[in-house]
This record gives sequence, C-alpha cells and structure tokens, in this order.
Amino acid sequence: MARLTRRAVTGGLVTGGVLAASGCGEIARPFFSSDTHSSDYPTVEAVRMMSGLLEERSGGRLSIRIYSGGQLGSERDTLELTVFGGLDLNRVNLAPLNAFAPETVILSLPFVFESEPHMRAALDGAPGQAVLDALEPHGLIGLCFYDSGARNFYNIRRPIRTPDDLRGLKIRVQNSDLYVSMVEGLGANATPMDLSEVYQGLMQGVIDGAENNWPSYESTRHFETAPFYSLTGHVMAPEVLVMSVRSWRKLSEADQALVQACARESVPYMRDLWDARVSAARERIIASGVEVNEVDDVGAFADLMRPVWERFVRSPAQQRLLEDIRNMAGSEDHA
Ligand code: GTR
Repeated sequence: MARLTRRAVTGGLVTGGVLAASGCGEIARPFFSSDTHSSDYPTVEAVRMMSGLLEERSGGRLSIRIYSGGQLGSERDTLELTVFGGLDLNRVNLAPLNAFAPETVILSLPFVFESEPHMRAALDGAPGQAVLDALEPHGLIGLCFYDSGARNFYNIRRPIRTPDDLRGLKIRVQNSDLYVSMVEGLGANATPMDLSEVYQGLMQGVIDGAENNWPSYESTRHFETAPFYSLTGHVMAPEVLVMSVRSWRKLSEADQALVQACARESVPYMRDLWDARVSAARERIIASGVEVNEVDDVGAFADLMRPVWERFVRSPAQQRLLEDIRNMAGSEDHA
C-alpha cells in the first residue's frame, strides 16, 4: 500500500474529501483512519472489524483504510487534521482532547474510577454519551470509546511504592495540562512528549520514566529499557474513535446511522481482544524480568490529587458529569 503522507491526506481534502461530488452516500474512496498503535493492537483490530461490518452492510460502498503505527503523525497533529476534514476517522486517547473539550477531562481525572467495571459502566452509560456528544462543537463526532485499562508508572531507577519514590524523576506525559499537573502533584517532573519519542528518551536518559497500561508498555518495548513497573493505576481514561464533522456531514442520514452502529458493535469485540491482550502483555513483561510491584496505599497518591481535581473541574457541566460518575461507583450492575 502506498504510504499516505500528511500532505497527501490534506491534498485529499483539497481535491474533494471523502465522498464523490455526486452526492450523499456516494463514496469515492474508503474513509481514512489513523492510529498510533501497530496493526495488531486491539484498537486497530476493532476499527478493522468495524470496516468489515460497514463494507458488508453497505454492499461494499463504505469501508475504512487504517493508517496504523503513527504513520500520519502524533495524536495531536492527526486530531487537527481530522477537525479540518483531512482525515475522516481517528482513534486517539482522551488526553490530547483535554485541551479543547473540557468534558473529556472528567474521564481522564486521576482516580476517578474505582475499578474497571465502574469505568466501563460509566462509558457505556449517560456520562460516556455526554462526553461523546460534547465533541461535536469542536469538529468531531464521538463514535465510541475503547478500553485503555489502567495506567501505571514505569521507570529506569526504582519501584514506586509511595509518592516519595517519584520525587525528582523526569516522567514523560501525554500532551495534556492535566497530566502535567498530575505528575507534578505527585512530586515528579513532567515532560510532555509524543509517544514515538519515549523509547529514545528513556535510552538517552532525557526522561527517567513514563506511565501507561500493560499493552502499551509492552508493545512500545519500553519495558526493555525501564524495568520497574509499579501498579498505581492512577488513570483509566479511555480511547475514543472520532469522525470528522466534515466527513460526517457528507454522509446520508442512513449512512451516518450505519457508521454509528458499526462503531458501537466493535466495542464488545475490542473489549475481548483487550482483556486477552492485557494478560498476554503482563505475562511477557513478567517473564522478561521486569520488577512489577503492587502499591499498598494507593490512597496516598489519590490524596495528592485533590488540588488537581479542583484546578481542572470548573464548569457546572463538568461537575454534573463528575457527580454522575461518582454515583455509579459500587453499583451492582457493573459486571
Ligand atoms: C496509549 C494510548 C495511545 C496513546 C499512548 C500515549 O495507552 O492507547 O492512544 O495515548 O498511550 O501514552 O501516548
């Protein structure tokens, strides 16, 4: 497959975008979709599955061409492209959306979910829908969330058992002020950096560590250079699949409904892949000799996050969302 450059994608926009000029539903080419992960990662597999559903149900008119492995650039850059309609679909983490859609901050707050079932229930329920809906004024249609599990700290120096152990470490974070505040609030120095630069950053000692879920820690091979993985589980912000409002508006209502339905149907499929991937990644990491440690008092980390919540939860809409999520904690129907 020819490598699609950023210029070519933007060129696509200039020469007419997603659909042929002949009108709604008349597809000139597949939807273009970006993902920072490699081709076998569960988010990519899920979008591939969605493409299969779309193709089948549209009689071959609709499908998705996925540019995985960050071929099109960082999540922040590709999001910009998506907003301008140069890319139709994009699978990103919520972090790069924090800056312009304040509702996304709530799902990204440290220790906002008490467990993975709580997180899944919130995403599948009204709070999740409210965050997806909040993206539209920013040029994006939020189609669905995918799991990203819990993020944990890892570094080249020592196990993190208490916040004190983080003191003075240079920790890479995603491009989000919330993450910067979180890491600084825990006593470390935050360095925002694109994911693709982290491996080298660790090798060269530009940073001491980073934080991510098991599958990303494994797939990026960061575990080979940063062999202390500490189960802080501080963030469970999900992944999100977005479509450019510009591409969306070129679709007929029936095709919009189809795209939405196929995206939703890819979620349970992704979750099965995700659970399997977490186990496989954990096994490989432990077998490689990485020192994995539980954290006895996660509350000590959570306590330090109160000023971060205060700083980032400001509007009444954010507060309502937060309350709805907190009210779902501990309910019976999480499983
Ligand atoms: C991963 C996530 C990516 C990206 C990455 C990062 O867990 O799936 O979308 O956000 O983390 O840390 O940059």
